[in-house]
This record gives sequence, structure tokens and C-alpha cells, in this order.
Amino acid sequence: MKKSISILALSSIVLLTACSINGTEEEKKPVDPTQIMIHGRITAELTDAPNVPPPVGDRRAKVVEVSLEILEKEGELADGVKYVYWTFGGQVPGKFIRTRVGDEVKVTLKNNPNNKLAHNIDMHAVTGTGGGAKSSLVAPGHEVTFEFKTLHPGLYIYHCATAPVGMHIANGMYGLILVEPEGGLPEVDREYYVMQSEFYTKGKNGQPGLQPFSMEKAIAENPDYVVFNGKVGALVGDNALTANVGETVRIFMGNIGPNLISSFHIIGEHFDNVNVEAGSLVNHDVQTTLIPAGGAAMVELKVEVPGTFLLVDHSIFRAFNKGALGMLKVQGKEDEKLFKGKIEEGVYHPEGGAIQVTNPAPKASIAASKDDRITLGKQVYLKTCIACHQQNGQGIPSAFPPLSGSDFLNADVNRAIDVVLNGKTGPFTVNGKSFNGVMPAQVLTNEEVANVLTYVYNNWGNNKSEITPSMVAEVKNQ
Ligand code: HEC
Ligand SMILES: [Cu+2]
Repeated sequence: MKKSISILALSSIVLLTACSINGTEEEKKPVDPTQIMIHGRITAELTDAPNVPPPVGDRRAKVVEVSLEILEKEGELADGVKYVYWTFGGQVPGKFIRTRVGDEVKVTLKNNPNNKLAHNIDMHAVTGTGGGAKSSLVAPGHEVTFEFKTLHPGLYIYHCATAPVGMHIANGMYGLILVEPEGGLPEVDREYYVMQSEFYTKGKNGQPGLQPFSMEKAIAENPDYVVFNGKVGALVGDNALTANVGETVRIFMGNIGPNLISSFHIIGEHFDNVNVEAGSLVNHDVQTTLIPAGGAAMVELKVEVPGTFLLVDHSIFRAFNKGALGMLKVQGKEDEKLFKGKIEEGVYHPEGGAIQVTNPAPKASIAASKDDRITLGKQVYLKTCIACHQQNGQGIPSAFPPLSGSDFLNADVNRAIDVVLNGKTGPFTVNGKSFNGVMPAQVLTNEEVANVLTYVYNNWGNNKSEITPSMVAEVKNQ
């Protein structure tokens, strides 16, 4: 056995050297993937998002055994919002499968006896009827096996295709299968698995408790949630993707929909390389890449500067109001040649005049009473804070802390003033939930800070404090 392997290895080295000596691009005969020979058999290593199995490298084509267990189980879609997910492998998205072109993939689909429904699998990597769906319908307590040969390198969606198809997909039955080209993909420092999808629930976004699937909203293509990796906040805070300055990162990015197209973007970064639609065409220097429903893209970026970079669907209300928001946290040394941060701050006077550093609030917005302050503060809130802390101060689980009934807020007014003036970062808890994000310093006058905080303190079950401009000035001077 050992001997045959070393002979194989030897002959492939000889082949490789022959190629590199004689073979220019023109002379190299394209390999017909249907003719690629199989050398042995392996059990596929499968991973849960955001992790991916190790690269195939230069291994020969093999029979690759993939075993997927379908589990119908309750999980958390957002803070306090429960959902019964249907999964390939216990999580949404399903297990990541990694193969190379010419492999014979032997898929065994096991339907757990505790499940209620029959399911199947349609893999976009399959060349064959229904992508395997016809051959893989399996009832609870049964298993079924089918086999196919990978003919096209690329990153492919797989999903359940049992009627009603839309419902099986919307409930979480999807994942990605990668088919690497001969010799593997170019090496990078880190690889991640991210998948965008929508959820349609009976209750509206944020409504707590167990939420059933809404067929009506799904047909209307009006999701309550648009998320990365199966739930709101799957990729933020402690679960953020990570990298170090100078590293290259590849994201295997899928979008199942089931309805929406994704405009995938990373705020403050660029994609150096994008395998457009996860095919073999590579585009460079891309800001936002379009991923169709039922499609994917492979994006690569080198991270040059430290910071927290937000992954978003740039259909931006989906990101800040429906959950399509993740984080890539990059650690390392600042490079002032590349990014200097805020270097000056002032007030813009269209009619001219020198740049000033402070600006007295215009007369009209000076509050005469506490009620006045609350009214004026609401305007500041709607302009400035709402994008992150949301309409009723409820925040976004794991990303933006709530201002409604916030124990952190109510415990210390000077600390709250300081947060608004100077921003805040670092791990801490609000009402027992941990957060580790970045709140930027707000460019507001003392009057505006006083008004907005008074508005916040006098709403949503907070302690009704009044903040005055002189309290703000005092914190500023400390
Ligand atoms: C760009 C998003 C963003 C904006 C805009 C923003 N915040 Fe925040 N805010 C955050 C984040 C993130 C944190 C938590 C920071 C951390 O993890 O250390 C936070 C924390 C806070 C906290 C302390 C935690 C709590 O829940 O009590 C207060 C108070 C606060 N913000 C008030 C405001 C007010 C008032 C405004 C508008 C003037 C505002 N923020 C605008 C993102 C934002
Ligand atoms: Cu199904």
C-alpha cells in the first residue's frame, strides 16, 4: 500500500516537472474533468460556519464520503426570538463541504427519527437530475446515498428542494459546497464561511417568543430578518471574524435568498479579488459585489490597517434594521501612511469664515423647559442615534446596546454624557447582555448632548433625569 502511494507521488512529481519544463499555457491540454481518475477514498471533514475545512492542496481526485444529518430544532434567531430551524447538520447554514474537481462525492443524507418531515438535497455542484434532489428524498428515520462527479470548479449552494421548496429553504435548509480547481485555490492566511439568508416570521422584527414561519410574508418577499450565518449577531462582538494586519482573508460568501439579492460590502475595505458569481472569472478592486439568490462569490482582501470592519448587505436598511451585519476585527499596528483617522474637526460655514472648533447652539434650539428639551432632544435622536440604537432605543442584539431600560445608562448620568461626547469601546454589559463594539464620539453641541440625553432618560422606562448643558460642560472639562 505504502509503495503504491510513493510510486503515485513520484509519477506525479515527474509529470509536474515535465509540465513546468515543457508546458507553456498554450501547450497545456485542458484536462477533461469527466476523465479525471480516482485515487482512493476519504471521509470529508465538515465544518460549521464561519469555519471551513482545510484546503485540498494538490491531492489527487478521490471518492469523498459526505454524511449530512438533517435536524429540525429550535434555536435563537435574535435576542429573545426563537425559531424552529430545519438544518443540514444542526446549524444554519449547513456544514461546509470541501472537494476538488474530479472527485466522486458520495452523499449520505440521514433524516433524524425525531424530525417531522421528509427532506432531500439539491446541490448546485451536481450535474444530474434535480442536482440530486430526485435521488435523495428521505423520510424521518431513514437514510439515502447518491453519488456524483464534480465537473466544474467553483463555490456552490446546496439546499433542500422538497415541496413547498420555498418553505424548506426559508427554514434554514442550505449550505455551501466548494469544488477547488486542480492544484487548489491560491493560498491565503485565513478563510471564512458566511451565508446570507432571510427569515419570515409571523411577528414583526424583534417580537419575542417562538416565531412561526410566515408564508404570506415570504411570498410578498418582505422579510423581517436578513442575516449572516442564520441569526442576528452571528458574526459580531466575540463572534466576529478576526485577522491580523498584513494578512490575506478569503470569504466564501453564499446567498440563498430565498428572495433577495445581496450587495455584499465590507465597510472600510475593498475586495482585491472576487471570483464573480463564484465562477472562474476574477475581478479586482471591487467595493461591492452582487450575489444572486441561490448564488455565491469568493472574495479576497488583504487587511492593511487595524479596526472593526462591518460586513453588510449594502441595501443598507437590511444591515442596520434587519440584521445583515457582521464584523471583521483586525488587530495590529496603525499605519499613518494609509489612514490617519480624524485629523481635524470644525464647523462648516457655507458663507465663509474661519474653521471653528466649537459652535454655540443656535438660539432657536435652546430649551426653555424640560419638556422643550425632550422635544428638541428627540430631533437629535432621530438624526444621530437611531441608526444604531433604533427607533425605540431597543438597540440590536449583540451589536448595539439598548438605551431603553438600560441599567448602564440609569446608573450614572456623567458616564452617559461621557459616552456621547467621547464615544465608547471595550467589553461591557447592559442588562446582563455583553457588548464589545465601537460607539463613535458624537459631534454635538453641549445643548444638543443635554437635549438628546434628556429625551433618552425620559422615555422607554428610563429614570427621567434631566441633563443640562452645564452638566455636559462639566464633564467636558474633567
Ligand atoms: C454608529 C453607531 C452608534 C451611534 C450613531 C450611536 N451609538 Fe451609542 N453606542 C454604540 C455602541 C456600539 C455602543 C457600545 C460600545 C461598546 O461596546 O463599548 C454604544 C453605547 C452607548 C451608551 C452606553 C450603553 C447603554 O446602552 O446605555 C449610551 C448611553 C449611548 N450609546 C448613547 C448614544 C446616544 C445618545 C447617541 C446619539 C447621540 C448614540 N449613542 C449614537 C453605537 C452607536
Ligand atoms: Cu427539507
